[in-house]
Amino acid sequence: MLTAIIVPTLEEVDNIVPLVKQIEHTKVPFSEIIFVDDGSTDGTRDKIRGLTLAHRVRLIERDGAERGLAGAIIAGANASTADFFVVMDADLSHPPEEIPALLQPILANEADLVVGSRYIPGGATPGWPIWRRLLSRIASGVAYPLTGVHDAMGGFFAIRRECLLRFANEAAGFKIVFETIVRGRGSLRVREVPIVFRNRERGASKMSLAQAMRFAIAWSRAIGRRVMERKTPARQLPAEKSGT
Ligand SMILES: Nc1nc2c(ncn2[C@@H]2O[C@H](COP(=O)(O)OP(=O)(O)O)[C@@H](O)[C@H]2O)c(=O)[nH]1
Ligand SMILES: [Mg+2]
Repeated sequence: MLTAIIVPTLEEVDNIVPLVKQIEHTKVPFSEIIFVDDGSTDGTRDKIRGLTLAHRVRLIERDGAERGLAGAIIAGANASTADFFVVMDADLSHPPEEIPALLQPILANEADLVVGSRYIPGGATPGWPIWRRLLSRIASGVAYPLTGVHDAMGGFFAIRRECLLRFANEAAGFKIVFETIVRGRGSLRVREVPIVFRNRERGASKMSLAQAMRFAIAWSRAIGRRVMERKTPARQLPAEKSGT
């Protein structure tokens, strides 16, 4: 049973080497780190290529119109034969030392998706200004009724191969955990483990207003579907009765 670590990258040149070092330092058994880069021009690709000989590192380069965070993660999974995936940001905000904790419930066959959570006891976001804390908590709060998890906005998670390819395949936005849980509702066993999120020290965030709008649209659609699902059985009831 193999585990691969998927890291989507966009302009992360200064984070690549420290990230690989930190992952290797954890001694977690993994088959490869798959970097999926979408057209970085800051030297990220050269940095990754420079590691491929001496480390279990692979680079997937995407330059076409299909760019985007969720698509990059799926491309990484499709390029690998691993049974389990850990997905994390390149920016060192996701603590590699928690990878074993993320994988444990999956390896024990107790979960299909394990989410690194900032908002359960033991989790934290030290150093965040109050406005950032508030916005993130609001987004996670509105996602809660749809996901049942306290932090569906993060991007640090472990997942079974078949679940990622089945439920995240059509994910389009930045919030792949949210989209995966919403699509897999009822058939995914989801767990949260606490993580202490570190602020990115190098490079810039690619989260944008456009991405926030995408999340708002995905959320509205999911709420709409949930409301329709609740209405449908009630309307079918008389027909079912008359057929018996
Ligand atoms: N391949 C790829 N990676 C992306 C894209 N957008 C962001 N990333 C990477 O995805 C991760 C999450 O993005 P980040 O800027 O850290 O978002 P934040 O954590 O919400 O601030 C980082 O490793 C980025 O380099 C994209 O369009 N394609
Ligand atoms: Mg990040």
